[in-house]
Amino acid sequence: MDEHNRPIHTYQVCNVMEANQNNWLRTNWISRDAAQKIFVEMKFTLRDCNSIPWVLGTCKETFNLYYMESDESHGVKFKPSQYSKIDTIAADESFTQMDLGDRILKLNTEVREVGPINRKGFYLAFQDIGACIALVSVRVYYKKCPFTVRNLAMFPDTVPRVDSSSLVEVRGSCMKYAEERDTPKLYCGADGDWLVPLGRCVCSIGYEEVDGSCHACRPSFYKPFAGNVKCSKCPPHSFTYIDATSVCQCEKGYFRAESDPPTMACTKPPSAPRNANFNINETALYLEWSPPSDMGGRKDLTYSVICKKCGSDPSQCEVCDGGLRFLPRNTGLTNSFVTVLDFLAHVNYTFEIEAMNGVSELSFSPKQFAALTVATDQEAPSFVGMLRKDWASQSSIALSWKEPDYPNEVILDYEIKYYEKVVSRIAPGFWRWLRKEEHGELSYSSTKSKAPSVIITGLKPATKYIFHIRIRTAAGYRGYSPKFEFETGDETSDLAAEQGQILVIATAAVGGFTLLVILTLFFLITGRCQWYIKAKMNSEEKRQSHLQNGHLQFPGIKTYIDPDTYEDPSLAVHEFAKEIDPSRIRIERVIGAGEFGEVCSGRLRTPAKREIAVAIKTLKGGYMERQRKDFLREASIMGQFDHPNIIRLEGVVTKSRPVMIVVEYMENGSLDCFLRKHDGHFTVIQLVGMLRGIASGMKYLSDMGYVHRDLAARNILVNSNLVCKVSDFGLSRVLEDDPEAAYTTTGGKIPIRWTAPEAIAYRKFSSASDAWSYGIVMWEVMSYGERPYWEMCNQDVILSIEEGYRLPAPMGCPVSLHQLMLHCWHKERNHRPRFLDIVSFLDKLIRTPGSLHTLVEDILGIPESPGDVPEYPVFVSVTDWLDSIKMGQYTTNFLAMGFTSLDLVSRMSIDDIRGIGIALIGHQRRIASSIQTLRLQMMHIQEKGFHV
Ligand code: ACK
Repeated sequence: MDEHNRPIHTYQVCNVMEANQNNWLRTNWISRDAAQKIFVEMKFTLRDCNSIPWVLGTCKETFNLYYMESDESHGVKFKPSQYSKIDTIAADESFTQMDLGDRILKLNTEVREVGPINRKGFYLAFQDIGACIALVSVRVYYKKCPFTVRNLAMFPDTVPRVDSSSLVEVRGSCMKYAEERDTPKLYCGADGDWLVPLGRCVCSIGYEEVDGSCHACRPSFYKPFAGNVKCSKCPPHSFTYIDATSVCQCEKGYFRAESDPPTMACTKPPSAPRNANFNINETALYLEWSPPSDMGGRKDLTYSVICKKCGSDPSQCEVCDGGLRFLPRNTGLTNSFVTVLDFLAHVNYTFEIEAMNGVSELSFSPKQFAALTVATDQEAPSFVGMLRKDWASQSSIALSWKEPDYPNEVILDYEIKYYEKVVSRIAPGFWRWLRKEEHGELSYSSTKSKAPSVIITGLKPATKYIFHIRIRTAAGYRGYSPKFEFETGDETSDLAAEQGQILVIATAAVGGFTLLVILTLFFLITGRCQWYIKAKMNSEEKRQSHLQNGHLQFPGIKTYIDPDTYEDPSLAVHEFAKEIDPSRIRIERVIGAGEFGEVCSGRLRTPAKREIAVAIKTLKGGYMERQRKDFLREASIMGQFDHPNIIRLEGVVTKSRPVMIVVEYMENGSLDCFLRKHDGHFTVIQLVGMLRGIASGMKYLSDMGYVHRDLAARNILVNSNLVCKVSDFGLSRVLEDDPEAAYTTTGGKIPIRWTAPEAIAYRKFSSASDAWSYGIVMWEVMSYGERPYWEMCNQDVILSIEEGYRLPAPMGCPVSLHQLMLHCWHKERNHRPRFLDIVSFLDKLIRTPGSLHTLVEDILGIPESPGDVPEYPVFVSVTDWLDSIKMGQYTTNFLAMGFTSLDLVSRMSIDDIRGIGIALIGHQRRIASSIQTLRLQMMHIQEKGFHV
């Protein structure tokens, strides 16, 4: 009976009176299933021998638990000798006669584990050697991490490893309607607990997460991309009546252009332009209009102008045949004006001006346009007369002309326009219609004069200029004069100009205006000088301010500008990267897959018609604006660098599809693969040369104030001359942007093995954390592409670093290089070497190749296990050494007194130690004893031919 007085079945034995008991109870064959380690929980009661009279010597208070593995059931056959003992089981509590009387059940529970079990099943056996015992229950079980769902990923039942210190890595599979973002993973611990969730799945397009699973967006809602965002209401002028919509349908009369993102409202074509007007002279017709009142909800407005010739019947219009010229063109106009040339006189032209946008093509409704009829039979207004150059200096020209005869009109003033003659300049007279953005090189100046003469200043020496004049009367401006071309003088001409001016002055004096003219000229000339000085200063100031902003390529003073500081990142791309016409690019083959799309190799025709090999990174179609921004961000960063060890940006293609980033081609691809492919092929000097290049590139980046954050051999490219260049400038975005990054999603994206502890722990990224990564790159290089920390899991890497473990030297690695690595992995980031130090240290090694002859294994012997801590000195600086003996407070005493290297320190005497101001006897002793050790270690190294 149990304690509740219910009958229970037990196996009992109680042969306590007889000696030499050997009674066995055996289970049936138990299938192992997935178990590797099994647990046996036994409940039993045991009689206290002391409570049974006369049994002393024969009565026992224990029994033995045995097991045997086998692939199949043996039926009733049983041979105790085949069984292995698991344990002797004793009771915590035993019962007495009194307990029996009081009906107290003293139940013992004991659990034993056994494993690994390798056969298909096993038997358990219980051996009694003379106890009074009742076996109440035996539960045989194993532990597993049970099926679970984390971050929308499902993880199956998983049996832990037998070895309780190692975890089983399990990949999750995404739930229905979800897809992988970062590979979802969990680790199954020995006790059947899931640990360290990494990665995640996200709901697919058209689905959103509700209570841990993905549900379809309801009608009127949509979700255009996979991610942990909710379904959104359809944008304006769009709808959906069905579930799981990725893109809402446009309402009637509204459209979505191919390049419109699904998040954008549906739009419609614009209404007709308004207020069309014209202005005509003898050679040109200027058409102007105002933008439409309804833009249709879009900004990509353009205009096209169609010319028609109409007779008296407006329905009989026909399109003008060729011959008419439109400037800049008649279609795709972004400004609301156009110039028409080469028209015929005495013709009625009708111009239909249509406004269009990105969805006009998609609409079948009749086009809305503004019509304008122009009769070309007007009297051509004109300026009569010749323009004369009176004199010219290096920076100015004096012009005069004959006052034209307008009997019935008063001339108010003259407008003089001029510009520098450029060979390809378009027909004069039209520049007023051309905007700077259309013709970057084109700019003009103008000035006014009431008298029929003018002195134009601020010109370039020995340069041809084009001049036009037009008259303004009460009726407005008249047409322009023909163009006149005059040249400014060279150095020899200023004297002549002065003489010319004197002549003008003299002539004016004779004419009776002496004082007035002299004063006028005086002010003119001094005014000109001031203007000139001001003009010069302005350009100088601009240059200075550009310099301060770091926009010009003056080595040494450039600083890196984060493209994210630009409100519009596409401006940053164009500030730092050249736009390449895609016709200059020839893609030859695909060489790999990048984060955003394929990476290809090909050729680029340079403006000098040379062909160079390039790598082309493409942005795959169907990208989001955000992806495009991130993709081009790399170009905005790379474009700011100019260094032989930084991958060179040739330019970008952003104005056509696909969007591309074009960089110099590196024949040997990424450094990690390259080294793995050529394991053991290089001399140490060659490897150090590569490392020196990388350090030099990193020095440049750190001088510019750029922190890389993802320095690793996979992000170094190698060219055919073994020159290594730093590449991959995208990661900071990924880390920076997502506030969740450190914890869940992109937490997995921090390259743990390459990243300094403070950057992992609290995102303290700096050039010092780059130096840590550099140490890892050194290790990768010296081990020919071995994976840092081998197969250790990230969590273990973090823990072991925290506990002070550092990667041991790879085979064949010179002591000096491993020392440098260890220095880069100093816990205290301020004690790591700067890239400047690394470059000069490596330079020293290269200059004295003997310093590379001592290998770590020469000193230590072959390391037994990867975890062995080296016993040679791991410091390369005095600071480092003092810190290691906790005497860092005396660093300045050493340095100030000239003990700046370990070599000098190792020769110090006790008097020297006192002499540099270390007064405490205890400290003097500690330092002296450490110097002694240092000296011994250095002698040991020097014997082996190594010089620090
Ligand atoms: O190891 P790989 O051959 O070198 O494979 C990767 C692949 O493209 C995806 O990134 C290679 N790659 C990237 N940039 C360049 C480049 N500038 N020159 C040559 N190969 C490149 C990289």
